[in-house]
Amino acid sequence: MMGIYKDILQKPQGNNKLLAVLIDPDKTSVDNIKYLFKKINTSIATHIFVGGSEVEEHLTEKLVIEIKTYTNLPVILFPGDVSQITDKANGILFLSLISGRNPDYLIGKHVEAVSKLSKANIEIIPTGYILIENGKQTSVERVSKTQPMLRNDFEAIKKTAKAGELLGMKLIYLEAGSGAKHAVDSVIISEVKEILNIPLIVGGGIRSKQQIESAYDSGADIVVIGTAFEENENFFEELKK
Ligand code: 1GP
Repeated sequence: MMGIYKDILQKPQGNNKLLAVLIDPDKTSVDNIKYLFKKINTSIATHIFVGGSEVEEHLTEKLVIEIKTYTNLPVILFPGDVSQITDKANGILFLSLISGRNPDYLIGKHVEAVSKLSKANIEIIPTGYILIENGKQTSVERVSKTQPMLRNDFEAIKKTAKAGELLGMKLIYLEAGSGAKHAVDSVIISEVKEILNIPLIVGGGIRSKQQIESAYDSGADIVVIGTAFEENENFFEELKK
């Protein structure tokens, strides 16, 4: 299944809202996938992201295989580490943590990933990943040993996003962090969207339909939901097609 990025750019007519469900292999059991996807498949979800900051080796591949048994939605890796790369997925967000200054997450891990990616027939989507402070430390911060950007430093956030685009990245991901206390502010979303010519993903701490709508209204092309679903499997009842 190639063409994931093309579909994001074109967005199906009449549906300009893309919703990714983030499944963290560290928090989701393979045995639960069938049940979870009964709910996800009848919801407005359009993409499945799979990944986490700290995931045991081989867990991701098992989970991806199981997920693909129960859905036709594109399954896209959102890896916290090279060990999470598997050719069983349809695509991968090839993430550069451009809010940070740790060379491992700007180029080091990418070099390590090359031999796995060269053999895998999956769509690689270069993505500039920007972590924004949310009121508590996130696992991305801890694992990557980088500082998030200050929430009120709009100029720096905008310049960072634009620099990502100018470097050739195909998507920008504004991230407040999993389970964030404060989701990314709608003013930041709209100001970043205004200067970008590539699609914008927004995630972290989004827990209600109202917050999802507000992110779309501000300019998010894809909204990511992880924790809200992990904590309440009925959350997707509210998001029925
Ligand atoms: C985390 O943006 C994703 O990387 C989703 O965040 O778990 O808070 O929904 P939540």
